[in-house]
Amino acid sequence: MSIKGVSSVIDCPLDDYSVNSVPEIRDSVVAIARSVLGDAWFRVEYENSEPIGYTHTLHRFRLLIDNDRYIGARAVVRGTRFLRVLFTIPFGYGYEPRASLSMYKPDADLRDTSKHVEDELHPPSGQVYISIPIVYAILGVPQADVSKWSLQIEGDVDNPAEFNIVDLYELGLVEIETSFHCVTGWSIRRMMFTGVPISKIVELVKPRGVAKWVYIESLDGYTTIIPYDDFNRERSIIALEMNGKPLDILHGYPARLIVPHLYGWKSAKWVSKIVFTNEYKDGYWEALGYHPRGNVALEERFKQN
Ligand SMILES: Nc1nc2c(c(=O)[nH]1)N[C@H]1C(S)=C(S)[C@@H](COP(=O)(O)O)O[C@H]1N2
Ligand SMILES: [Mo]
Repeated sequence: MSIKGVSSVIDCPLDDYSVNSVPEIRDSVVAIARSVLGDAWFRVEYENSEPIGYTHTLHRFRLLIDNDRYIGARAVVRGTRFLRVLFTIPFGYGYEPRASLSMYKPDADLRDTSKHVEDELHPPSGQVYISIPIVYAILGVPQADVSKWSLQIEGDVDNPAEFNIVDLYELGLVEIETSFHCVTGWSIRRMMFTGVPISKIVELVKPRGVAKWVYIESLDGYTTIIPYDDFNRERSIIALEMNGKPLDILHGYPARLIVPHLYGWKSAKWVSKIVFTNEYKDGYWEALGYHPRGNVALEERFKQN
């Protein structure tokens, strides 16, 4: 867990819970907080609401512990369905959950394998086109010394490997054209990325049959997770160049992942480690309720989509 100022996240999925207004959501958050966290906090404050695409809204509240510390509450709502609330517990706060919460099981969220059209240049609804990608660096832009940098591949593989930048160039690069979609609702229409096909890496390291997931780690401490079958797609690459030029530091130099059919948060920048594993583990955004797969065509923005 490396969410700024947060020691843990308490995820409370809700079943068949419908809400119609922000005050109603606030009252529900208060009731859930009382049953899960007890009443060590004394007041709830509304922070803001943010549309996530056209399908979801994220409502943020603060449960004040004292005058300058609070437990964050993030309520995820789709239409009138209240899907879950996530409490972010600050460091230094001795929290003991009252209710026992079940472990998140991703398989239910991966059920939809319906034949959808994966047209990466023309995504479905819920996205607005802009012309320049917005730079995201939720944990800051790391120092990248390319002479020391390498990409490590490990976990359930026959041949763990480590590639420096020269090794990657020598594996042979391909160029793909794709559009790029951030889960918050913006897309870029045509981008060119050049990099090493994931299929090439897979061929070399030979993941074992048990590897259902691919856990990604970056230099900045950012992490994300991708189902193996989505990671190992024909058009997935370790990108070294964007629009014909080496990546600049803001966009992930020396290397970033590009998985065209998944939302942008799966395309980790400054990537440093790829772990093949049979065990699901939340990455940064998944811990805050975002979807284990994040397929754009299926609008998989949040868990329990
Ligand atoms: N290491 C790292 N990778 C990251 C992020 C981040 O904050 N840190 N943000 C993700 C998100 S949410 C998006 S939409 C894309 C944005 O890519 P860009 O900054 O090149 O526009 O990067 C993804 N990869
Ligand atoms: Mo994003």
